[in-house]
Amino acid sequence: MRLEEAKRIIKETLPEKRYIHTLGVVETAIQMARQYGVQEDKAALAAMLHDYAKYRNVSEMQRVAVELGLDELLNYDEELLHAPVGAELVKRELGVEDADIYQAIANHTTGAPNMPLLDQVIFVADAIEPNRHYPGVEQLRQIAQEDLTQAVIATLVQTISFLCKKQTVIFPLTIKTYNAFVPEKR
Ligand code: DGI
Ligand code: FE
Ligand code: FE
Ligand code: FE
Repeated sequence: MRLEEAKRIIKETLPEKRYIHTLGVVETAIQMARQYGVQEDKAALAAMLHDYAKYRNVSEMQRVAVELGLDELLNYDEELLHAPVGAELVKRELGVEDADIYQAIANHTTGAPNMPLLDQVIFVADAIEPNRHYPGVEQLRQIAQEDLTQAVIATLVQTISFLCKKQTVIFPLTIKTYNAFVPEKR
């Protein structure tokens, strides 16, 4: 699928605010892809489609998650569903067959241990795109210009701290990703 076609679909699918967020992720992901040697066309398309399922109804997303064998997700925050389910619906409904793009969309909320650079770029770009406003985002943007691994870690620290402060349950994969990216102390 061409980027322009994906953009038209996303504009029709998502509310204005989420569409603007998406365009910010696309712009940021393209810059980061260039800097870190990731295919720009894949980064742009994955970014454009990353929140495709964000506003699907929860029971529909749960049904798809079960079809994917991700039953465990049903015990956690509903917000987690739109990433893996979105990857699947982008394939089923839009015919995007690229496995790299599938994976980047699926991993964009929790990350994953050993995720490739494309997934790292989308994961970080989602958190730092220009329309994001939260304490610490400027520092995160700075780190993202210097070191991609450090930016992944800092994004996870931000997400996990935020969830801890709200006393929200954290999905184990988020912690696994954090543990995989943080260097082991010896
Ligand atoms: O879809 P976006 O808002 O652009 O961003 P996202 O997909 O990265 O995150 C969506 C939400 O998911 C966000 O409010 C934080 C939440 N989240 C991320 N990781 C976890 C989580 N929620 C829980 N309960 N556990 C997690 O590990
Ligand atoms: Fe998302
Ligand atoms: Fe994110
Ligand atoms: Fe997003």
